[in-house]
Amino acid sequence: MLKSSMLYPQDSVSRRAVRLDGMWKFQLDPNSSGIIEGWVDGLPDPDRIPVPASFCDFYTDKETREYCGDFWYETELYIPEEWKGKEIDIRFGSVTHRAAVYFNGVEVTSHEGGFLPFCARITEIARFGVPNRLVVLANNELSETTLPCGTVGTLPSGRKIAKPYFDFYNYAGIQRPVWLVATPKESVFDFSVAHELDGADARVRYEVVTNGESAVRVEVRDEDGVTVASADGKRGVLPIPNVRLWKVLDAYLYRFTVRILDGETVVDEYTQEIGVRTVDVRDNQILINGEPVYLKGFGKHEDSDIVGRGFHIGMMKRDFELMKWIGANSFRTSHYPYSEEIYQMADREGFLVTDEVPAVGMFPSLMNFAEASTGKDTAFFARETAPQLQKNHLIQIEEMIARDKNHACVFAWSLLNEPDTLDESSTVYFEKIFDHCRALDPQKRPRTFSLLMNSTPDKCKCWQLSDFLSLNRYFGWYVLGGADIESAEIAFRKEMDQWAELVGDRPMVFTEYGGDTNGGIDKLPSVMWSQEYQIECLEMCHRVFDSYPFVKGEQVWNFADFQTTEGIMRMDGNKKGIFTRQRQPKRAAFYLKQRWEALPMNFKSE
Ligand code: EVA
Repeated sequence: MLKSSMLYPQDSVSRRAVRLDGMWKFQLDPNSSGIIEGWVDGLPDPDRIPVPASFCDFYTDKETREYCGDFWYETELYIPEEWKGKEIDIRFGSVTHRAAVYFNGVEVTSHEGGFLPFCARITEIARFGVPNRLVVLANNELSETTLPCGTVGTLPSGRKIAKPYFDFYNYAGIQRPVWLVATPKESVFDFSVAHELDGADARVRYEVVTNGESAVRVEVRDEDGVTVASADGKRGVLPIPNVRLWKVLDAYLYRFTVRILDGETVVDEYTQEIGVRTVDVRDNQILINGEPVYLKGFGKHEDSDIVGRGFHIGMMKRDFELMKWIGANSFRTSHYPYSEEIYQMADREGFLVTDEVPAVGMFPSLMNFAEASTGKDTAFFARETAPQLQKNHLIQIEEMIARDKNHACVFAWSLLNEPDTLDESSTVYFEKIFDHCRALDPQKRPRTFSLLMNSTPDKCKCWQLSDFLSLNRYFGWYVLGGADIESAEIAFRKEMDQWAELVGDRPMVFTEYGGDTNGGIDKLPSVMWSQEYQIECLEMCHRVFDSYPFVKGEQVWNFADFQTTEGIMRMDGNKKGIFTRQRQPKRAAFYLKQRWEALPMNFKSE
């Protein structure tokens, strides 16, 4: 059961939401002495940094950028007198990777996991007419029981450093918006919708959770504000005659309003946009509203200059413009749930989103994608850390589904990225994860996970659990790159022939493929890292995809270059972007645009 409501903050007749973003006090606590020294009552020697943002890339010294351990934030806020009698919360979009929150010196909540929201209820200790002190103790250490997985190293100087089991930089901080929220005592806690189509009509099955017994009424309005359906009660079915469906790249959003009523008086009102659409996987096809869709798009990251993983509204806009320009229709939120604002935009733009829980690094190596091809066998889920890891994994799936379940854009859940799948213990671990997801999702969307290169058809013990298969494959890059690309294609086809024997009626989507490319290097003839080679590598993969009818999607790794942990395989970050980190096209972007604009939405099902 969730500790607090996951509903996105909003103003309504009964609610108020105020952003607390801005310059906050900030201080590192390498000895974890802040609690004993009373920092909950105010930081002794703070710097000031922006919220939301990762703290790392503001600084010019390595120690601060690479800092690993406890760190603190503080701000001051006023609470309006008119809010007396309401419930008051501080809502964090996320704090990476964990946080404890102190309000006026009192611990009000703590939260594990860096990519999902949580609230701190402060009603009882809020002061009116005087400043209130909000202090957050955060921590960015990784372990094998937390998501994502990694470990902490110690340098000879005693300094801790992050050792992620994944390549993206371990950005941390208050990376998403923070809100001060007022809700009525009796309020809407949660709601869900699920859709069925019947000819030209739809039925929207709904369920509302409140914390009281007063009557509930729901209403659906169209984009012109006309009420098209309404119903009384906490659960029921809303018939929408002549429905305008949410379609891929042709979104239509109704406004779904829940009201708690005391007679005719509105006690609470909450409104969210919903798209009416169905999702099915059948006969090697991914079907939206019964119509086959071929996925074109990317695995992405929340990553940009200076603010790191911090939510940046301008960057979000630019990314969607680029995705529309290039002819994409989908993306995966590799490797964690993204900021909520991004799903709202995907709903509006009609993009399909595979929503991924931060289950990455479940293979103990930073370079898992390279070591995988060596056949290294690790039995990650047989370790004594697995039960605790699974507990966290299940909670984060619950939080992710609670947060994102009503988004039309979310058509599938990705429950792991490149885990170990070679040992029997994986199957046991996975089954619980997949069952939990199915039980929690009111729309019973397809579940998948991205298969590491060593999860081959003959060795992988878990692919059967996926409703559609997702493969990460680096033929032509980590495997047989450069002058060997001809052999890469042969090896790729050999693996695909084996899959063809196995997949039955399941579709397959490529969730990663591509190669590192320096946006500044042009070479004739091509060499690895040149822009020309990136195109050749993609072309080779596409030739392979196009020869297998059950391949129903291609999501290139990655949308843009992104920052990583330092290493000999990374030149100031991962350069597999089709766009640079500054969101300008590499040559491959023009090639992809040409291909994707030519592929019909129902490619291979025409
Ligand atoms: C890569 N390969 O090597 C990517 C990683 C990614 O960035 C993977 O899933 O297999 C991972 O996170 O470029």
